[in-house]
Amino acid sequence: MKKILIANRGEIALRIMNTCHRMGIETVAVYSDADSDMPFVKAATYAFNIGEPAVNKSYLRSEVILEIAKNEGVDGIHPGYGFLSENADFARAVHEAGIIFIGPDPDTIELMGDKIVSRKTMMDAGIPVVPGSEEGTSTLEEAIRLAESMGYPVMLKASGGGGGIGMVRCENEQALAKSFGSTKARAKAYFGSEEVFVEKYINNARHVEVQVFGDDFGNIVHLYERDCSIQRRHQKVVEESPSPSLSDSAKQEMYDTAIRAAAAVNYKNAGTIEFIVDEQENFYFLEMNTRLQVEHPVTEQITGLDLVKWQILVARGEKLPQSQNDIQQKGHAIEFRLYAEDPKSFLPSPGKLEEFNWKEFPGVRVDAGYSSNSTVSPFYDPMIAKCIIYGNTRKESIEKAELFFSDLIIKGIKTNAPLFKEILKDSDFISGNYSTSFLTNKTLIIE
Ligand code: MV4
Repeated sequence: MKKILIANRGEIALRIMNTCHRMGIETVAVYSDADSDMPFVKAATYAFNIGEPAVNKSYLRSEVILEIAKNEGVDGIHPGYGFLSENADFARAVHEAGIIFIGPDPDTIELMGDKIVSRKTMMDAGIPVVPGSEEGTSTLEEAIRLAESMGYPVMLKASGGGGGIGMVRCENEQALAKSFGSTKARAKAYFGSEEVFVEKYINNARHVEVQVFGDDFGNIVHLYERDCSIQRRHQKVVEESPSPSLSDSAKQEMYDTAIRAAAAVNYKNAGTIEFIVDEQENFYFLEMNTRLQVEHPVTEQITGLDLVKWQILVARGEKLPQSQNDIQQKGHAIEFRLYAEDPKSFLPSPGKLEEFNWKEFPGVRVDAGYSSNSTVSPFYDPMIAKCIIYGNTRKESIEKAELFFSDLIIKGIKTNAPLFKEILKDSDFISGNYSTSFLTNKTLIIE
């Protein structure tokens, strides 16, 4: 490949371009009116305006983006995460235009996008899934019957959802009856399908995912796990690898299961198998993400590999560059997602970033889409940067993170950096003994 179009913005567009340029590949950026001064536009070899700030008038305009790709004669399109990255129709249109979609097969994207179908596929492949319905649950009576058979609380989820969108926890029959209609209506409005299903709610769970990679020759490897239990309203805030709580035997079993899950769909390119882990270390398949994830740098730091490079290599038909035995997990990485938000109310805080500076030292990696004087636009995700801190041990990486945040300078907008300082001092975080309830249960005292 000589030229790649990046159908995305911000930090991920910049991060993909960096790898392309290192590989001697030219890049094409597409950007909205709100983003003309962004670092990713300046970094690209070529850049094209695709419309107004609103995402449906720019970053989601697949025909416009594809037209530019054809005119520019690009060999591949990298979709990043979000936007068109898990849109099977877009991936098909890219292939039909004779361009390589840097990601899995469109049919796999489609299959995994339907959470009932993906659950069923995994059940049939002998992968443990959360106890719950085998098909969609169309009536409230059926939902109540299922909930009674497995016991409350249960989680009502939209089949078209994922990543925490369109799911609601129900404590008892009254709550389920109250939520059933509205969850279906919301599913219809958001995802175009009112299909919902019921799962047993796993209490005090951990959310652990395994990075997998496949090529055109049937090879599949895993690149270890990421613990993503620290979330707020299903927005991930901190991710780390290795997981600080899982036993070695549970981890090994999880890697093997993830590879079997990926093999069941003949998976190609980068993917992530999400598991929910209960207090007895039983783990269950939740969903598969068919894209490069936001938190992929955590995996890059502990394996020393460039996942975007791997994506490009396998997309152009090469074999995976390493076999399982060559892929080692070394040290400890923690990622902190820096958001432009009020740390007390968690409301977005867009505006001009008057100053954005930090001290570089070994073990610090900052993937930022913005720099000093950039403006954080209200039209997009308020994530400013990912701060990935690496150490030989978890303790060392926590100590380095404390140093990093004590020197971080951000002026002009509010961010969640104060939350990280509190998390780093928290005894449950330090012990590694935390679950998905961590941020819900804690009233962190922000200075
Ligand atoms: C669950 C769950 C417990 N039981 N499903 C949220 C993100 C999405 N990928 C899956 N998620 C969850 N699904 C069942 N059956 C717990 C989560 C979950 C979570 C729930 C509440 C608060 C924080 C959470 C963090 C990660 C996962």
